[in-house]
This record gives sequence, C-alpha cells and structure tokens, in this order.
Amino acid sequence: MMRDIHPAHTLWYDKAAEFWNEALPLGNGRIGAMVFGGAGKERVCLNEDTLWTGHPRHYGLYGPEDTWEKARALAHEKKYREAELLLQRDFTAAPTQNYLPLGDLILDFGGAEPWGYRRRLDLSTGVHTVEYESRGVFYKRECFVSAPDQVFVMRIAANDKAAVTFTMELETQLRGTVTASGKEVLLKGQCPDRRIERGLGQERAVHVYPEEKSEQGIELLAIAHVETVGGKVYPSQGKLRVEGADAAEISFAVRTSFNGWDRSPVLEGRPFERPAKSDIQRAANRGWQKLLEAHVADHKALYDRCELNLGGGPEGEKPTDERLLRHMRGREDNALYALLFHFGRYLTIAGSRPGTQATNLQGIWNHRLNPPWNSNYTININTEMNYWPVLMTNLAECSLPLHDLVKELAESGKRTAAEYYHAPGFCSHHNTDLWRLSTPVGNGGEGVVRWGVWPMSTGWLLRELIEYWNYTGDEEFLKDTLYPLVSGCAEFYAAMLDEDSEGKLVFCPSTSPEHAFVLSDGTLCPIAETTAMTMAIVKDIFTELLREAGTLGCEGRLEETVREMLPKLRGYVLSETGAVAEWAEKGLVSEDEHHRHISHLYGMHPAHDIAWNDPLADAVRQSLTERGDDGTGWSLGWKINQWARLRDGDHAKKLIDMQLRMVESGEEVNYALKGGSYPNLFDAHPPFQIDGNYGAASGIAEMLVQNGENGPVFLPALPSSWKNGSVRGLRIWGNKTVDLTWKNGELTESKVY
Ligand code: FUC
Repeated sequence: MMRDIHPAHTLWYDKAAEFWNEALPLGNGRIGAMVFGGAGKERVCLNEDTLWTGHPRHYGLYGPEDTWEKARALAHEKKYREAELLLQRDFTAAPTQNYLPLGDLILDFGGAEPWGYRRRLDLSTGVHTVEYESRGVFYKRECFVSAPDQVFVMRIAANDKAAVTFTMELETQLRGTVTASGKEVLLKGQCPDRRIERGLGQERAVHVYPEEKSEQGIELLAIAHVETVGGKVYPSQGKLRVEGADAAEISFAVRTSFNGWDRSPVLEGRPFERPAKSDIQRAANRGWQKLLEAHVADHKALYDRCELNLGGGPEGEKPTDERLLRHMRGREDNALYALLFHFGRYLTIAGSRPGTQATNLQGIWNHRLNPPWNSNYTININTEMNYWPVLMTNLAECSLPLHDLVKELAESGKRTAAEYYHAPGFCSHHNTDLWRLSTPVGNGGEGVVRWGVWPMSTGWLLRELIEYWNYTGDEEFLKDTLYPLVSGCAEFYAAMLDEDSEGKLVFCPSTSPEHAFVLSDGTLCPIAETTAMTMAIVKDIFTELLREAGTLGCEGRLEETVREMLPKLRGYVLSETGAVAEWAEKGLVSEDEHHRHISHLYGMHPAHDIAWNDPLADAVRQSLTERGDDGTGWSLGWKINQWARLRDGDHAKKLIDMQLRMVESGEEVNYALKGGSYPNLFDAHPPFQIDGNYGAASGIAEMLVQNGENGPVFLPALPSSWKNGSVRGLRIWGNKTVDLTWKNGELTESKVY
C-alpha cells in the first residue's frame, strides 16, 4: 500500500485540478474551501454558508383571495388545465434568492517544474496535502478548515532554506474592496439583491446593490493572514509578497452580518469585523501544530464513529479519477464503494455542523455568482436527501442545522398558510432560501405550476426530524420541538382536506413534484385532483401525530380530528399495469415514463408505510421497473434506497455503479438527465448537486441494516459481489449502534450496543 493512501479513505490525484469539479472540498459546516492544488499557482475557492443574495422579505398573494378555492372546485370537476392556468396566473410569486461564492485565495509561486506531483484528501483527518519537487526542492502544502478554531489554515513547507516565495491575494465577484497591510490581505464586501427584470416579454435575473438600507444585503469581512519562518513579508498593490521563507502559515477567517432569516443584515446586522479579527488573532497565537491537532481530534471524533470495509485490491492504489474510469470498464474495486460511503459522511461533517446553515443544493461549495438552480434549498427531494445518511451513519448532531431550517420555515410558513390557503398551521412549497421563503414560486410563467405549487414540503422535511426522534429517543426533543411542529403541519393538512366524488378525503388540487401527464389534446398538465405522494405525506404526518401524542399522553381536539380522518384518506390507486398511480387516478398518462422523480413511492422510502413484503411492494417494484434505472444523480441515489428497501441488493448496487460513471468536468454548466460522478467524486446531476452523494451513502447503509417495527434487519440487501466485509458504528432506532461482519455473503457476527 502506498504511503498515506487508503483506498477507502483517501481521494488522490497525480495532477492538479484544472476545473472546479476536480478540486477537493474542505469545510467546517460554515466555511467551505475547494482546493485546486496547482504547483506553480494555488487556487482555493472559498465559501461562507450565510453569503446569499437578498434580505428578509415576504411575497403576499396578489391574486384574488379565493384562487385556491376556485382551483379546487375546477380540479374536483377534473378541469385540470383550467385549474393549472388559474394557479399559474394568480398564485405563483417570485423565486428564491441565490447562494453566493465568497472569493478565491490565490497563491502565485511564480511557476514550478513539478516532478512526482501528488495531491490528496484524507477523509479520516480532513486534511488536504500537495507534494511535489521543483527545481531540486521538495515542497509540501497542507491545509484544512477547522471547526474548533473557525479558520481555514494552510502550511507551506520546503526541504530547503529560504525556498518559499509567493504572492498572496484575495479575489471576489462580490462588490468589495481588497487591501493589504502588514501581514494581511483584507476583503470587505457586501452581497447583492437578486431581482427579476421584465422586458420585451422576457425575464432575467440580475444582481443589484440597492440604495435603501433596508434592502441592502449581507456584509462580510474576510482576512488572510500569513506568518513565516525566516524570509520577509510585505504588502504590494493589494497583495502580500512572501520572499525567501523557510515555511509559511496562512490563516483565513471570515464573518458576516447575517443575523437571522427575519432581520435586516444591515439595520439589525450582527457584528462581524471584530469577530473576524479575533479569529485571526487566536489562530496566529495557537500556531499550526496546535490548530492541526485540535482540528484532527474534532474531525475524528465524528468520522471515526463508523467505518465500512468491503475489502480491497490493487485497483485501490490508483488515483481516484483513474479508479472511476477503470471501474466503469468493469474492474472490480470494492473499496471504491466504501470510499463513496465515507465521502458522503465526510461531506456531512464538512458541510453541516451545529449552528451552521443546512446544506443546500451544493452543500456549502459554490464558485458561481449565478449557480445552477440558485444553489438554493430544493425541498421536494434534494434537501431531505442531504440528511438521509446523517442519523444512520452516526452523525446525529450534524442534522441540527436542518432542524433550525424547519423551525424557521414553520414560522415563515404560518403567514403563507394563512394568506394563500386561509388555513391554520403552516406550509412551505418546493424550495426555500436563507430567508426562509415559503411561498409558491414561478412569477406566473408558463409551466411553473409543476414545481411551484406543492405545499407539502414541511411534511416531508418533518420526516427527517421524526427520524431524529426514532434514532435518538430524545424525549425532550419530542416534546419541545417535534410534536409542536408535527401538530402545526397536521393542522394545515386537516384544514385542507375535502371529499372527492367517492367520499374519500383528498388534498385537492395537487401536483406530484415536477411531473406532468398528457391531456387528451396533447397538452401537458401537472395539476390533478390529488396525488399518491401528497396523500402519502398526509397519512405519514397524521400517523406520526397520533404516535407522538400517544407517547406524550396528550390527546386533544386535533388528534380526535386526525383519528377520524385517517381511515377516510384516499389511499393508493393502482394503474392497469399494477404500478402505483402517480396522480391517484387510473388512466393519466405520464409525459415521460422515465421521469427522474419517483414521488409516488414515498411510502416505501423515505416513509415506512409500505414494507418489502406488503402486497403494495409489488406495485412499487412495478413502478420502479417502468421508470427504468437511469436518471439524474439524485434520482439514482433515491433508487438505490428504494431497491435496498425492496431488499434487492444486486439492483441497488447496479444503481451505485451508475452513480460512479465518471462525468467530464469543465466550466460549462451542462444540464443532463443522466447522472454520475465528477473526478472529485462530487455527484453530477449534472451539473454538480451534492444530494446524490448523500443519497448514495444512505443507500449503502440501507443495504446493510434496516429498521423495522420488530427490530433491525441485518444485511437486508447485500449484493452478491460484496462477499466479505464488515461495518462498524451504524445506528439503528432506539439509540443503538450496530457492528456487523459477514463472510461469503453470510452474517458471521453482529453486535448491538
Ligand atoms: C428538482 C429536480 C431537478 C433539480 C432541481 C434542483 O427540481 O427535479 O432535477 O435537481 O431540483
């Protein structure tokens, strides 16, 4: 085995990253860094998780007050297209704001003639290393982002005296100023507002810097500081010059004025300049070695809790991009699956820590001013998927940022429930942002109803919090957080239900995320009377409410109502072919039988309504078969979990293999419907979207252990080619941990503690 390379815990390459999707991610939940590792010129793309466009705002319903009522009446009469057009015109408001890049740290070494070049990311320590020889000198650069010290740190060392010479600068696409003095480069900046400009029948998003203070965006101060051993440091034209040092240590800090989703970051902003300076001061006082030790200890305390071993082989020693290529050509490399699993856990530790923002579509890593889909929170699958592996793989505290998001969304969603639906409780729609937008988006554009009008997301998000209770058994959390939230959500759903022509209770009208059916005249329509997913979410929340109230012993009026409603809910409808009818009605034909969403299978996964041996599981299998395997990165990720729940390990593994197809990196944003992995193992929708990484990690965990009412099931979906292996530290319901070992496909040891 090569020194410092572990086939299941290390990503490594023999050349520097040329494109962002080849660079390697570091993070502490708040500060993100993508390290390119260039020998002659280093580029580190930096992020801070509160840097978003915009400021607190709410878009009230501007159409007539009874729009929803009218749409409901039309949908009951099966006038679906009319209902859609009405909602499109009178019900859809402005889109979310977007996540922003902070800027780049550039270190220009004046070129190099690298020999024996290697860069690697050790997932088990969260440390990135670049090593090469140039002009007879051996160089080593190590860096990490520290959670205990809240700084990005890099050490540059050489095996020769006075060999470290470079220019350091900070660049940003935000409005700001960069200055250098003493041993520091300072970046003071502000985030723009994202607005939609209309003209000549066209719409486009623009970034503006408003005059009005209440509309101004988040402010920030970033500082890059350098300490050297020997040599000299001096500022020059907004940059820092380091000359002839034996070694250099860079620390980078950033703080912003973001002070909560409902407070102006300018008028009620949080102090940020002094905190950034004191981060730097503290880091400089502690020095590299202590910072490193504290970081590694903090990282390992999370990372080491869980490990998967699927055996190894010679393939594991190759650079990661080569491994991906060879795996695609059919070389056996079981350690690559373990690497993908560990990478998903790594990205959770690096992207989501208590007190930070929840991971968005790109986690916390984004280098574009206008990222795909605004790099927002898409909550009709993507954000939820980000949190699927967290509890199972022993990282419970990393789910707290999602709890914060849901609590705040519930606050913002009260107003939305009242204004748009005249209903109690709260709701949110298909996406949100730092400001907890909860209204339906789309601005009246053609076709926007298919994604914008979906007031079901808080129900799905709550599924993840319900799992937190299942896993941790935390009674206080149940009483103070979960039950009040589930009640608010159930209250909204209960108020929204009415009867269909057969006397069944339905949430009407409804969409099935982003999918449409074909009307008899050939037009596409996403609005139906109700849908399988909508009713599955309602049933899930109602069932949970009663389970929680039962545990807490607090039966009230809401519980009574819900108990009466439960048996009357519209259940699954099967299609002619025995699949789950997505729009809860026979005969509606999908616009795309291979559509990426599999929303109608919600009851199988992530909910637990359909067990693998339930007769309905056949309908799920039939639906998955009709949909086909291929899809975007996250779609593959979801299907891994579905096939795992169906206890078909070989099919689940086939989908992981598809997710490991290497996708070309490059700066152009290509939107495609076939997923894979970039050379840095980031999930490719394409473009980059992090959900697939998390979905793969949770899918692998689901293949090894599943929860059930009668206790856990071990190795429910072990693929035939994972003959021998072990897993340590997976979590199961009831605050328990599991270790398993298997040989020749048979469980040989299990420990629950
Ligand atoms: C949903 C998906 C898309 C994409 C977007 C961010 O809308 O349907 O495929 O993942 O989120």
